Amino acid sequence: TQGQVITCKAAVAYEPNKPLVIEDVQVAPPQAGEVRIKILSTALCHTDHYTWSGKDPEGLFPCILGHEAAGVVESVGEGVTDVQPGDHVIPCYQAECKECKFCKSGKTNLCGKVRTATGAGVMMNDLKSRFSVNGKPIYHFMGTSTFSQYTVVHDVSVAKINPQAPLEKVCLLGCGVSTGLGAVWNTAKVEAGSVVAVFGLGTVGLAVAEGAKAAGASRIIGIDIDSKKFDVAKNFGVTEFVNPKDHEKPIQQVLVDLTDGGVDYSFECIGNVSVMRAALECCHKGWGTSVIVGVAASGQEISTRPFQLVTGRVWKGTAFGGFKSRTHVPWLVEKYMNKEIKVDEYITHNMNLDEINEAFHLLHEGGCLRCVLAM
Ligand code: NAD
Ligand code: AHE
Ligand code: ZN
Repeated sequence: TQGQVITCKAAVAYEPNKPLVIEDVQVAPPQAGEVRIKILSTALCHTDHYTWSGKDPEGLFPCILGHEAAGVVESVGEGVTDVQPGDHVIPCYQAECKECKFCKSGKTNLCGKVRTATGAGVMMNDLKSRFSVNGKPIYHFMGTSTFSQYTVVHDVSVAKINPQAPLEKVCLLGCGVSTGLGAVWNTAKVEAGSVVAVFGLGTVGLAVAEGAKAAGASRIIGIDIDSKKFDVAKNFGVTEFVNPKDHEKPIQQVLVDLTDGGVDYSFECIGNVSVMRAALECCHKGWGTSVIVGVAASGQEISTRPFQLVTGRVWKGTAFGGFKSRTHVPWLVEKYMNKEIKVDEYITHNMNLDEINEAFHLLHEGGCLRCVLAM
């Protein structure tokens, strides 16, 4: 297949909120600096649902969504030296070129090399897509497009992993689990003994809880409007639960009262700007830090009284939990192989690619943490 167009199945999003269509898609060979990957497993993340819903200002249609996956390199373009056909890999929506201003700064995991192209749904070389259906181009998504049996990505977006790792599990390290752990370890740097609040107990929020437990947090308070999440959350380290629906007072006040003045760290893992405000305002005066992990819709803005910051609260955000993708994804896979982090426990459903619309529905209805699709 090397050097040839591959025709395979992919789930195409033609329009916002319309069911994805399983199509025969043509996938062009990788050009210089590109890698074509046979995707074997992909999970669905809430961000896929968000872009599909039309609320993402970067959302382009028609496109192939998906960014939490694992597979095997099928072929590589000219000049690609870090991976070769047969390597087991995780595609990474946050690239790591190790050469740009961002990568060299030592201050961030963001990479500038291909971000403009990935945001425009195309590849850097020619600003075109490698996907088409009957000659009509289909946009890439987040530089990954994993809802396809084959995808083409930039070489700076490929993490080579231990070939012994089960791809149908470690695909989750391509986004949700890594993001939650990293938000705690890299972005907030939670210390032992800290009091932590986690807003939203989906996969990202539960991974925050897991990371906080590993960091030695003394209390991990989980907040969700869906009480069904509480039972399972205990297994991830959540020690107390609050359902905002059970309280008349604003949720930030409930938390301040519960914690003698506020929490040391809070994490918003929903994408709701009023919850982001509450997450900041439930932080302790003088030092409490709130990390925004959730992705909010186009047009949404955050607000609070500046006095909240003047009096020492800190507002931060995180992308992919601050992990440098090509460096840290293989490291996270090793941690999983050594049973130091959970992954299997987040997988509540397994389905096939052609059941993707049902999987999307489940994720949104809250009946599922992660659904892994076999391709
Ligand atoms: P999810 O849908 O599985 O989980 C969200 C949880 O929030 C659900 O349990 C839901 O019941 C709860 N919730 C909804 N509204 C609430 C409210 N008002 N108060 C309390 N709880 C509420 O989603 P997920 O896949 O875990 O992703 C969570 C968020 O993180 C999404 O916004 C996603 O786009 C974002 N995300 C960001 C990054 C990043 O790098 N920053 C990475 C992955 C995901
Ligand atoms: N396109 C969206 C932004 C989406 C967003 O913030 N994405 C996160 C990852 S979510 C993964 O589930 C991220 O890493 N952002 C940094 C980046 O470079 O995109 C919008 O609202 O414009
Ligand atoms: Zn994601």
